[in-house]
Amino acid sequence: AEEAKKSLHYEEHSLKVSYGKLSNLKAKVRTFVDESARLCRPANIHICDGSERELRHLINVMQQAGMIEPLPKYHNCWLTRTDPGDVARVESRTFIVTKEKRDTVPAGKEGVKGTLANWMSPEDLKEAVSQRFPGCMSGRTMYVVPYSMGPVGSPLSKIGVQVTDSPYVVASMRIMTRMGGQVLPTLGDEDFVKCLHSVGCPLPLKRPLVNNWPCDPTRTIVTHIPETNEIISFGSGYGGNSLLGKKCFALRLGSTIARREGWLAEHMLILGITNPQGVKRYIAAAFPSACGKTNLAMMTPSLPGYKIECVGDDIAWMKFDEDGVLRAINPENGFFGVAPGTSMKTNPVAMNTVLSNTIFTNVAKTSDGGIFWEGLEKETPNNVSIRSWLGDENWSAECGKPAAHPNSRFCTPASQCPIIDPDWESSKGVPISAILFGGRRPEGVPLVYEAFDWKHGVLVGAAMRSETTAAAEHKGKAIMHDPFAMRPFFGYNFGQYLTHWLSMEGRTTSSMPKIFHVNWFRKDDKGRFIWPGFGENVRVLDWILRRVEGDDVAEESAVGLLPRPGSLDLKGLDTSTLDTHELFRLPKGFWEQEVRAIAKYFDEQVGEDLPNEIREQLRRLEKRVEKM
Ligand code: GTP
Ligand code: SPV
Ligand code: MN
Repeated sequence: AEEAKKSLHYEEHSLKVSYGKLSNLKAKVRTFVDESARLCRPANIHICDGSERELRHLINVMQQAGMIEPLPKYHNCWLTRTDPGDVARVESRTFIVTKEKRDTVPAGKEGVKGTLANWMSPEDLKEAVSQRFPGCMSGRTMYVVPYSMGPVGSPLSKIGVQVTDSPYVVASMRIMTRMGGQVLPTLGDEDFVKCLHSVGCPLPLKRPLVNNWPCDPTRTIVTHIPETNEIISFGSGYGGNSLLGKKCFALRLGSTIARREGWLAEHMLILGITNPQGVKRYIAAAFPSACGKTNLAMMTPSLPGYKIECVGDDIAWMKFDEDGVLRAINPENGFFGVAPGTSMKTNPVAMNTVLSNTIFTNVAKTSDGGIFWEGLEKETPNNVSIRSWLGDENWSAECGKPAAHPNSRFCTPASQCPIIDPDWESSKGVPISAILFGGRRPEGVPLVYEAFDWKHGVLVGAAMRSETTAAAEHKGKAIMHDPFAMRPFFGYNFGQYLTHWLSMEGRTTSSMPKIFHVNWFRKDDKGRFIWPGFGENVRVLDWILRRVEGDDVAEESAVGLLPRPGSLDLKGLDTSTLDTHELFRLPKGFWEQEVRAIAKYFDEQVGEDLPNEIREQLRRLEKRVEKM
């Protein structure tokens, strides 16, 4: 009883507010804040308004804690280096919580480990929370972050409130979402997505921090409860684990909401493309993490007369409008982009975007106060020294270790992008004419092909595979199944997801976007990329646009419609070194194996939850491959 009284006493006095006013919060938000504070017992509460003054305060707090340092070469740019144990999404510790396992994971085959989402029961979640959260913010500030995914007040937007003990998360959410005071009046007393996040390092510390970056990698969990629209994340401060509006809300919970409401929440970039005749179309494209979305979305086209404009680089919410046209919004407000490989040569638009108001994570720093990563060698003065992300002061390429972590990132406001689309914040969204699927396929998969129809297109998405990357904890370069580039982001049973995709066609009397598959990453026998990629990818988009307009530039193959010889515009490319034959070659043996691998995957991972239409589509592919 004495214990209980003591803790009650603590609770009553624990709501010390250091910034903002609790009385400004409507009842539901207030309750969420109270409950979170009672559980996590922070030293004080900071209610975020999103102001400039608040940002200065956060930066000060972080600088004093040694969590960030300035990059004086640019305006208002900052560098964070994380604990090397907290550098990417942790897929093995990411869970969807439902009463029935089958609502999360497809039936699959007895004895085979399911790789399409991790399930956790509500009881296990309760246990996991009670082992981690009580007192987890002790001695720290709990920030209350109200935010909107999508423009504030748009009918397509949705609101979340995240509580977190990480000022880094707050500063990043301020870039990645519309965050702060203006969101609360819009929310009123409606329901919102409840996001609870802690880095899991109460004060006093039990072990010393590494790089002044609080985290608890051995106990990290990222959990989602679709039934109550809640996200509970513990132990990681990194990107997709901690900026809960992004993958957790906009994709995992988003996909469950989208299914319920009849729309799509996808891991897709959105770009506008205008051809030399002035015709403008919008394209959405799903590539797995670190497979080229940001680069395509901001591409500088090599073909004269073309213009690319960027709507979004990672997530698309797509709904039918009153005319049955599929329209997309980008729910985000910033880009959390892969740093390595980004340069004035490959992606000048991104380079020009990140020169102010940007938070860099795990990149290297030059002695003149600038940034460095793999790919910037030719753009970095010779007379500067480089400090690696791990802190080696005199890093040089000879040491054999990368200067920047392969999953190092920039976090930068979308509004700064020089080619941001004039309609990027349109509350109606932009009409989508084509959907692209793609991945890193070193072998066998052609540069581009078109699906025969919507159903075949859904198979193409379902059958996606790609080489693993540094965006998650996977080691080595295995070819992994990654259907719709959503494998780490499904919020519900993938079999039901396929049914939902198949149903989209029947929900409109307008025509659906055409579906294509692209592969910029085919390699020659020396292991070099055959296709130059980046700005040259516009040549593929040009062909796709002509197909969208109905031009007769395609011919049938076993896998789909390929460009008719000569129809891909290669003007200005050095065709003496470009092996176009190899780019489009369809080796029969490869495709036989591919079909077998897909069939095995569906059988083992989806089982009886696989829609019959998909089984039929795969059978037809198998037949066509047989006849090759
Ligand atoms: P996430 O943010 O993790 O979802 O990744 P993303 O899909 O946005 O990938 P991004 O555009 O950041 O590209 C990842 C890596 O692939 C970078 O190192 C790029 O330089 C490289 N890359 C992008 N496009 C191309 C291309 O057309 N060809 C080649 N060879 N590399 C590319
Ligand atoms: C991805 O991994 O697809 C990302 C980065 O966009 S993260 O925010 O970490 O998910
Ligand atoms: Mn992504």
